[in-house]
Amino acid sequence: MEMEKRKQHIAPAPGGIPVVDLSNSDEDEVARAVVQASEEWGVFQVVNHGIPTELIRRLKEVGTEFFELPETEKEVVARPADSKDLEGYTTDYKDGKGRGKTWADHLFHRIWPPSRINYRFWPSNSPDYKEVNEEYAKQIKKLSENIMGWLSEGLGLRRDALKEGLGGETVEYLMKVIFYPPCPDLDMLYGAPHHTDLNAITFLIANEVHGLQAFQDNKWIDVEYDDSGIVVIIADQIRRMSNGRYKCGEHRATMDTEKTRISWPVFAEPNLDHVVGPLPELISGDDNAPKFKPHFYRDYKLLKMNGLPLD
Ligand SMILES: O=C(O)CCC(=O)C(=O)O
Ligand SMILES: [Fe+2]
Repeated sequence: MEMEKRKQHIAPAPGGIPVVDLSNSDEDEVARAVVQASEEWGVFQVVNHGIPTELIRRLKEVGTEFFELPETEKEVVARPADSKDLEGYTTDYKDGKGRGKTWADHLFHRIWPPSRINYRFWPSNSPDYKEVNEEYAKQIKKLSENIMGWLSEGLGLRRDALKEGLGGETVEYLMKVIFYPPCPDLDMLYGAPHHTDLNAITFLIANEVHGLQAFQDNKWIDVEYDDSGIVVIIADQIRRMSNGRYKCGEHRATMDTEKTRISWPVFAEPNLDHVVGPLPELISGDDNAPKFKPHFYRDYKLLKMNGLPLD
């Protein structure tokens, strides 16, 4: 009975990931739906989230225009060969070096906080690129804080508990534009292999070519999205801060043999010098032993990227 009642909070999505309508005027119901989708799936789509469809359309337009530029112009924002950071344009596949790993070009740049933005890595091909990305950053931050607020309350904590656990106003938002050209090699059709994101929470939009899949109940499920929806992926740090209560969404991206797919995930993540672990309020008392070790985010990233033990 209790279970049946709980099930009502997320829209039935036959064969698909949960969809949460954020325009529902009953905020408690929205919060419960977000909590339930994060406990059971770790990946869901939000619709009617308040971010204007026109802004999303323009974001996709300026990013697509960047990837249409000649290689020499894209190289203007290339990631320097000796860089220790992710920011900049990189290409993985053209010379065959990416074989077996990924088949995509990437553009990474921080979009928040303003003090961490390096405009040197923002394309200047379109006069709108800056304005559109700055506005999207503000909107995504607001959406992210609302979702983290509901997730905090779902843990029985104050609304800002997860945001504070991640470093409050030092939380960074990293834009990644991924360009997956048509992939002729049928043995290598994974643009992004099976993984969970190592940051805290990810917000993804993509062009009309579908390819994202979520792993749920031991099978791959196509993630359907429309022009106005945003896919939310709960990532490692939310799982760890919640002491395992929230699930991180396992996912991968497939490729198309004929069409170009472009996706725009934004990764919310702590600053590298911030320590993240289970929130102290959740691990008091004998029944609540911490399930994860706290780590500097810098160390967590290094350990995970090198496949080393984390706990
Ligand atoms: O392109 C996609 O849909 C997924 C990309 C992804 O999972 C990632 O970059 O972490
Ligand atoms: Fe991912």
